[in-house]
Amino acid sequence: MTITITAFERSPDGGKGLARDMRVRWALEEVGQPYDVRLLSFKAMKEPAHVALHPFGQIPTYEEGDLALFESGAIVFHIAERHAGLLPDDANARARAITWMFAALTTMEPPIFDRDLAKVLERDEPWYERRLRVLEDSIRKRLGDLSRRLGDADWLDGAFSAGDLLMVTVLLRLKGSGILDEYPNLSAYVVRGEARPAYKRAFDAQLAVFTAASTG
Ligand code: GTB
Repeated sequence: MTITITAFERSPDGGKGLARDMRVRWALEEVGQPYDVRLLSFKAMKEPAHVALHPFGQIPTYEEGDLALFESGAIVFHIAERHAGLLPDDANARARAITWMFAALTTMEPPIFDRDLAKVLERDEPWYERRLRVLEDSIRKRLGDLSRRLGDADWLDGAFSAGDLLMVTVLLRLKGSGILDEYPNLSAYVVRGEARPAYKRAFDAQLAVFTAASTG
């Protein structure tokens, strides 16, 4: 059955893989599932046809036969459950990998995403410098804890899993901030994620969308 996901027609990040369709593309590449992409403008995302798929009018969505999903974490989880390669077979190891998926999205991502948002939306506000400091303190606290847990392992819990996939996509948002460089094992962890052939295929596919939109 054909899988169709949605993505930005023109991603505001210029194709750097920061929009959340990237994690879905990467998961599909890891498990070797082909997929189609329906590209949406910001306007089309708010139209009834898309809101029927995604109540908040956002990307990504996932359609496969009569199944329609939204929320990138839920989509990656679905892909990992249906196809081998992203979750271990052992029940306890699987539960731990799922725990890391939640940790990436609910513990690590919020301050990292809020920092990016503040840089765009609050830059001219009188509280901006203080807000940035608070968010960066909170990010450093989380990164320090994660760095200690990862130690010198390649991945968070044994073999590469959907937990690592989500964690790497979250940490990638810190690229260029200098903050990640303070934790060499986490920087190396992100580089390991980016070096995976499936990541590269996903990255190139979403970059090609931006390049086509810019030259077309
Ligand atoms: N919790 C949802 C999920 O994980 O799927 C969040 C989905 C979401 O935030 N989607 C964003 C969206 O559709 C795109 S990814 N925004 C349009 C809207 O809300 O109208 C967030 C995002 C946007 C832009 C960049 N960027 O340019 O760097 C990075 C990430």
